[in-house]
Amino acid sequence: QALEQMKIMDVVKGKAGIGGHNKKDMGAHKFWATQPVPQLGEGPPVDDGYIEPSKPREEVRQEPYPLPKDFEWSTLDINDPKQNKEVYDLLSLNYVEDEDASFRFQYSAEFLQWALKPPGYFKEWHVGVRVSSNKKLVAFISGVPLTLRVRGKVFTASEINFLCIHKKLRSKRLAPVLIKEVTRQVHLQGIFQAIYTAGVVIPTPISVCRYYHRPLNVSKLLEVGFTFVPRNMTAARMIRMNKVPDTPTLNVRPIEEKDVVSVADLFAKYMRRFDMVPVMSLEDVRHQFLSGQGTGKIGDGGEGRRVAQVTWTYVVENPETHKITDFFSIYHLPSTIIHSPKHGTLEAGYLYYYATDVAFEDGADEDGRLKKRLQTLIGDALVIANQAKLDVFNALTLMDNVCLLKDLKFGPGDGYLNFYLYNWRTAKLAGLEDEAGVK
Ligand code: MYA
Repeated sequence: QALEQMKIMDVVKGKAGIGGHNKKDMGAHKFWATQPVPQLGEGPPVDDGYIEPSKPREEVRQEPYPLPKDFEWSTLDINDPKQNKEVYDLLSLNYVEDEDASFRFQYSAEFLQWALKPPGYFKEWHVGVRVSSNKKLVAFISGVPLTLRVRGKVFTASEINFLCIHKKLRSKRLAPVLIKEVTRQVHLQGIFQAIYTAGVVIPTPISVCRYYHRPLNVSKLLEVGFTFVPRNMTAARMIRMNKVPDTPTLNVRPIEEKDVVSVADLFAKYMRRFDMVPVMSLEDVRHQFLSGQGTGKIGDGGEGRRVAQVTWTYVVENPETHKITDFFSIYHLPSTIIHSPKHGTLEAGYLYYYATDVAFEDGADEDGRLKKRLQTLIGDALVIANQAKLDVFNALTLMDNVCLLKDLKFGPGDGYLNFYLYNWRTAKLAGLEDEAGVK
C-alpha cells in the first residue's frame, strides 16, 4: 500500500514503453496488419506453430529495403568501442522514457556489449541508420539468436530489442522499415521466428506482465519523485520499513566458471515449470550468468561514477556434493533522471533468472516449502542489490515472482510489459492475471 503511488518504469532487460496501454484503435495498425502475427479478434489457435512457412535463402529478398532520401543503412560493429559508444549515445538520449518524461533508460555501453553479443550472434542483426551527409547514427534495431521453448515446441528464434529512432525523426513510419530490414537479415540466416517485448500494445500480446518495485534507497527515491510518501505514513517510517539485512541468509557466493555445468542443469530443470523459456547451452549459461560480472560497486554514496558490472549472479553450493542447489541473477539498468538538480542517475537492479532444487522435492510446491525457499533466496538478492548500492529492485509478474512480491515488500508500478512472438501461434500465456496472487 505504501508503494501504491510508485512511479514506474516499464522495462525489461530493457525494453518497454511506458504506460503500457495505448489507446489506439486496435483495428488501425497499418503495418502490423501486414505481418505474420496473430491479428486482433482471432480466437485461440487449434495448434501451436508458424503462421507463414520458412523460405529457402534464395527466395529471401536480397537487397536492403529503401530508406528515405538522405539516410543510409549501417551495420554496427559493437566490438569497436567507437560504434558501441554511438549506440550508447543514441539510446541514452532517445530510448524509452516514462509517461511524464522524468526517467529514461540508460543502458551502459557494457550492457550493450553483453546483450548484443551472446554466443552465435550475427553482426548483421545490429542494424543502424545514419544520416548520409555526416554519418550520424539516428536509428537502431537489433536481434540476437536464441533457442526458445514455447509449450512443447523448441525452435530457433531471434530476440528483437533496442528499437530506437532519434526524437527528431519520430512518426515518419521509419520503424516499420527498420523492423522489415532486421526481419530480412534474420531470414537470411534461415530463422523465421522472433520474440520481443514492448510497453505499447500492438497485435497481439501473448502475455502481459506488470512491473513491481522494491525500494532500497528510499530517501533518494523520494527526492527524485520515483515514489511518494503516502497518507498515514512518514518518510522515516518508509525508510525503516524498507530496511534490508546487512548480510544474506543463505551461504551465497558469486558464480564461478566451475559452477557453469551445475547451474545449467539446475536452470534447465527449473524452467520446466514454465511455458515459454529460453533453452540455454553451456556457452549461453556462461554468457548470461558469468560474463557480465564486473568488480565495482555503484557509486561510493556519490553520484556519477559508472561501473562495468552488468549482472550479479550468486549461487548456493552444497558443501558435501558441491552441487549448486540455488542461484539468482540480477541485471543492472540505470535510468537518467531527467530533471533532478541533485541526482543524475537512478540505479535499478532487475530480477533476472533464478532456480532452486527445493522445487524438485515432492510436495514442496503444495506445502509452501518452495515459496519459503524462494523468499529467502530472493530476499538475499535484495541484500546483494543493496550492498551494490542500487536504489530500487524491480521484478515482473512472471516465473514464480508473484508469490514473493508481497512478503518481500515490492509495490505495484504503473508499467506493463507486453510479450510478443513473430510468426508463431500459441494460446495466451500466464502473466498479469496471476497478479491476484500478490494479495
Ligand atoms: S521495444 C522499445 C521500443 N523503443 C522505444 O520505445 C524507444 C523510444 N521510442 C522510439 O524510438 C520510437 O517511438 C519507436 C517507434 C522506434 C518505438 N514495437 O516510425 P513510426 C509501430 C513494434 O512512425 P515512431 C523494442 O525494442 C506502430 O505501432 N512496433 O513510429 C522491441 C506503428 O505501426 P502500426 C512499434 O514512434 C521492438 C509504426 O511502428 C513499436 O517514430 C520489437 C509507427 O512507426 C514497438 N515498440 O517509432 C519490434 N512502436 O501503424 C518488432 C511503434 O501498424 C520486432 N511501433 O500500428 C518484430 C520481429 C522482427 C524479426 C522477425 C524475424 C523472423
